[in-house]
Amino acid sequence: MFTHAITRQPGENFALGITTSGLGKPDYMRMLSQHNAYVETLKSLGLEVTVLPALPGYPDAYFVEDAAVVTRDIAVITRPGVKARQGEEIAIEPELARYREIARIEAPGTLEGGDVLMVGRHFFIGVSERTNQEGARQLGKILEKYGNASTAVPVGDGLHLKSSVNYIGNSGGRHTLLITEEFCTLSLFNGYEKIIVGSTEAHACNTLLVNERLITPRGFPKTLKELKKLGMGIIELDMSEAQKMDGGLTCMSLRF
Ligand code: CIR
Repeated sequence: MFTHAITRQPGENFALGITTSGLGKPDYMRMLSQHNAYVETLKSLGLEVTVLPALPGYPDAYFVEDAAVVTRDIAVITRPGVKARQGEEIAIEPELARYREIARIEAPGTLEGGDVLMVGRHFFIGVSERTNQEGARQLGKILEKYGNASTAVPVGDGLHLKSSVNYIGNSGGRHTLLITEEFCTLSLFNGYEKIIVGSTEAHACNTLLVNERLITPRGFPKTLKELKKLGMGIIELDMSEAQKMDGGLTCMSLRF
């Protein structure tokens, strides 16, 4: 069960963040209202939610997930793999220090939380444009100290691992992944139940499991139909403005 979430208010300059989506210019008022709905949803699921103020000079900083990896034992402060985002991790550390012992990814390692997928006590760590082998190795070592195992996963062209695969729960003792067609063939994911998301709905892979409920982006009917078969509570949220900035549901909070 999660009891806490940390989020950050999108700044007025959020449209200056990094994006490759080609989905057009996002709207600030709409972003704020979607962010607010996200925070209220987390609260409705029983979480105490901290909303940090926008971070001047860091238009992507409301994607707080990338600045840290929080487990039940420790908060690992990351080292973002792109210059424009380096510094966000320094800003989040004091907040996390209130709840967890702190560890850090050190240079030359780079790592972003969007590349870290927790499935029980096993962590998949994407090696991507943002997370290098050294960052993945350092995180693996830290996690191991607390009895966790990890596996590195090559991410290829996508931004982060969790753009393509997420953990959506456990049915009958088997962990279920929501996963793209490309990733589902990787042998690393053998042994998991899988719901495969077609290429026209790839953004829907970024569905978030919180306290036995699934929060999924609105507008992906095929994925929604499959998720409904799981019999879990599902909440759909409009994520259009974050999607324009290459972000999604998992990116906008740290849950623990
Ligand atoms: C970036 O390119 O860094 C941001 N515009 C999007 C980050 C999304 N974060 C995530 O998937 N964890």
